[in-house]
Amino acid sequence: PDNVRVSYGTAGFRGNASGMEYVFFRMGMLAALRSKLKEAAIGVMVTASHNPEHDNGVKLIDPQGEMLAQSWESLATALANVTNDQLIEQLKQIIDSQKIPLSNTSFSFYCKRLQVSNEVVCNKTTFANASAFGATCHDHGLLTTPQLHYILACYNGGDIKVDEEHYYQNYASAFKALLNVVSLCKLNPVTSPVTVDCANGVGAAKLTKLAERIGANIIDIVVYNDGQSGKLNENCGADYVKVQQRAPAGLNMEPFHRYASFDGDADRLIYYTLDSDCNFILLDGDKIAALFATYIRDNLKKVNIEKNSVSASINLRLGIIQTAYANGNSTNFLINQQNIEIACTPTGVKYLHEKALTFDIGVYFEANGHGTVSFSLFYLKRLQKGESAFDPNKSAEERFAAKKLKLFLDIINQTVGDAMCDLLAVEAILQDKNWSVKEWYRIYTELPNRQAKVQVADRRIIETGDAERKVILPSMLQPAIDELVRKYPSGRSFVRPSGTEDVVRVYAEANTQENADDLAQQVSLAVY
Ligand code: 16G
Ligand code: ZN
Repeated sequence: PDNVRVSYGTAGFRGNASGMEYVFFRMGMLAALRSKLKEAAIGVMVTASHNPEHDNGVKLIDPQGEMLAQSWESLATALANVTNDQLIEQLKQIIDSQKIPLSNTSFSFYCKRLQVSNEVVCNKTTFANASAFGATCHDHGLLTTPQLHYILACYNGGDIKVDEEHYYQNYASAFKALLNVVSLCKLNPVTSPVTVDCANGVGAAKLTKLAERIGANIIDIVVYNDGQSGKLNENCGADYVKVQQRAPAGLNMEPFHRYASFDGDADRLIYYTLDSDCNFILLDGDKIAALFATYIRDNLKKVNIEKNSVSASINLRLGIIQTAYANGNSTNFLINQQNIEIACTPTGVKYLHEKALTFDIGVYFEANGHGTVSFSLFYLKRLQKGESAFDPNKSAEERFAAKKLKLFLDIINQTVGDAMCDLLAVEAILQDKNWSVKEWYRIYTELPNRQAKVQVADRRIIETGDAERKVILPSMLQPAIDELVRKYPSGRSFVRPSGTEDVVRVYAEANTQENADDLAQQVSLAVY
């Protein structure tokens, strides 16, 4: 349409479903071209993640299950924005500039969001059009985003028969194997139910299948918001719970019971509970990252891989990657009390993922619950050496720690943040530590915080630097924020233009909720 410009943002294209058909049409073409170039299958995921049901979105997934290469984002944007008359010319430009061998075969994988409007958009456009472009298309129907990443990576790795069932079998057996080792170390393994709000999205049916494969005697998962009555992402789901800091509508909570929420495409996970005074307690991506990293680090210490390795001089690097949204107290806890290395990147999974790969073990989470762990080949080799270097004189504790690290790695979906795998990982760690949600949330206390959004005429005039922690332009804004922050004990605040909505986002934290709310409001006014 005239005067409409779309751009391939942090998570592909997003917008009102009714106006997006041409974007899907063209992404079908682009997927086919990229597949020819990479000589591998490319994924096309149709989802608007945590956005309301009337929205839709599309993103491409690269061969190993990673996000589309950043250099192609601008090609996607250019292709989506030309007029029909310019389309052929634009395609030629892409083919020439990227030197795409048109004679190569191409494959696209696609799957769609649980939503009526998608049926029309997908079937008519993406799929048919990629086929018309010479691609062999594999329709995977409804999947969570991480399931498509996983299946694509397996397929391109040579397992051409991989399907959804393969995903369940893989993670269910990894989880059972880890729990087996965990319960061997203990007399009485504790199991209590976990209630999971699936945001009325695709995750409900998928989690039910995964839980069935594991078995109700091993994990007790109660699915809430399964899409039977409520609307996708409406008053529920990980984003709602995180931003509103309250339970999904209609959920009657009991103190110290474990609750979790997925978002609509099940790539985000957060936990929450009530304390004995019925205060709402959130365990977000920061707390999950802290749990994972300390678990890995503690087991590494027990295994003492370095001692057992041939070249003991090389250290394994464990790091946690956060964004500016990470709670100040989580950062303090990890650096000062746990002595774990921290890195900060701009918002968006691709940035965190890229940074995580620079560590041997990179635990990355956005506070909103999107995250996973990446393990280097070097770490894998060390782990194998650590395991095989055990002799009968080594303690049982050491042997178990090595085994646990190996099995923990197996329940992680390394391609992308995966709510289902992350849930299994949290549940396994809590069982191993014999922890209830209470011990977990007490590892550190969050600073009260508030998120807000401001409508402005053009959010793009705001430019940020230092991993979005500072405003560069307009130049008067950062000094104004600094001055406001100084007024509040433990105050911190930043603003950034959203990558998915036409708003500027504001984050503030301070010593009390009142102060955090106040600071967010003052900074919002400064932006306005
Ligand atoms: C997208 C990103 C998510 C990020 C969010 C920020 C991916 C797969 N998803 O959902 O990581 O937190 O955008 O949204 O990268 P915002 O720019 O509107 O705040
Ligand atoms: Zn999502």
